[in-house]
Amino acid sequence: GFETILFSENDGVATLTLNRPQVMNALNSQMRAEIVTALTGLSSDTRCVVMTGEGRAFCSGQDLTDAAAAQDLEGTLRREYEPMLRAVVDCPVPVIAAVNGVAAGAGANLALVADVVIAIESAQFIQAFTRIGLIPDAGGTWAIPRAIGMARAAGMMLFADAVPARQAADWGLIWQALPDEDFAEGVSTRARHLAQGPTLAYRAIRRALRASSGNDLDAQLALEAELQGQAGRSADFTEGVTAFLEKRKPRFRGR
Ligand code: T3D
Repeated sequence: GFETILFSENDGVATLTLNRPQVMNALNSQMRAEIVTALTGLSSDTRCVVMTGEGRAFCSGQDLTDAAAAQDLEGTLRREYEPMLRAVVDCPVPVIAAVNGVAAGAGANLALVADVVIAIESAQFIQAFTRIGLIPDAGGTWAIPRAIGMARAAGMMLFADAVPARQAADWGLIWQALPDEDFAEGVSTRARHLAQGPTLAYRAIRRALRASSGNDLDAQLALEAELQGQAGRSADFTEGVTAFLEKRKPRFRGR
């Protein structure tokens, strides 16, 4: 069993809840390892992951009481943060970050590597690092300027301002900010949608999007052709076209 996260799988949706609410779900070594174990051991029935936080925060980033990590930040990033971030990015099924409250430091950047970020309107995203004399890590300096452009990325990082969820959505840092009363239902509707969708196509889309930042147009067109070839051989493609012609909703099985 896990101690720092809660984990359950239901109807094709796995829910991973960061569970150290007394410290705003700060990340320690054990939590990073448990996230990796959970995401690399998904059952074959799982077709979407929702990552969220227990209590009033999503995640406050690195546990600042962890003296061992502070002694060797570079080693901690290489040995523990990178595998955690890779486990999200390489997850075979789409990951929704359901940002239920403040997301600070590496906690913000953990959310931002998810495929879809849905935040409660009262949440804030804080590149808190310079408040303690550090630089944004956990992929932030890569993902954030790509999402919102250099001016906003630099401002967020240098000033460490708290960016409210609605502004984050307006900027394109996240997919959606939902009114607090609609948040839980909104997340679960989106999770069910993905869990009932064409899982192989989702995986290929995520791969293509990731590759796009390093590819020129020719390379990306070639990748699209290859990935579309694979999608075209899936049972879900056959079902999708059949359902269209029969004027009914498709029943995708993720194969
Ligand atoms: O390799 C490496 O190790 C380097 C990696 C670095 C990656 C990083 O993430 S560096 C950035 C670390 N995170 C931060 O600097 C954010 C620290 N937290 C905050 O700024 C605030 O707590 C929040 C903005 C997240 C929330 O503020 P607020 O006012 O809603 O709550 P609070 O009262 O500050 O926090 C509640 C409790 O959680 C409090 O403990 P207490 O007083 O009730 O005993 C607080 O100390 C604790 N807490 C919050 N964040 C952390 C934490 N304890 C340990 N580590 C934390 N990151």
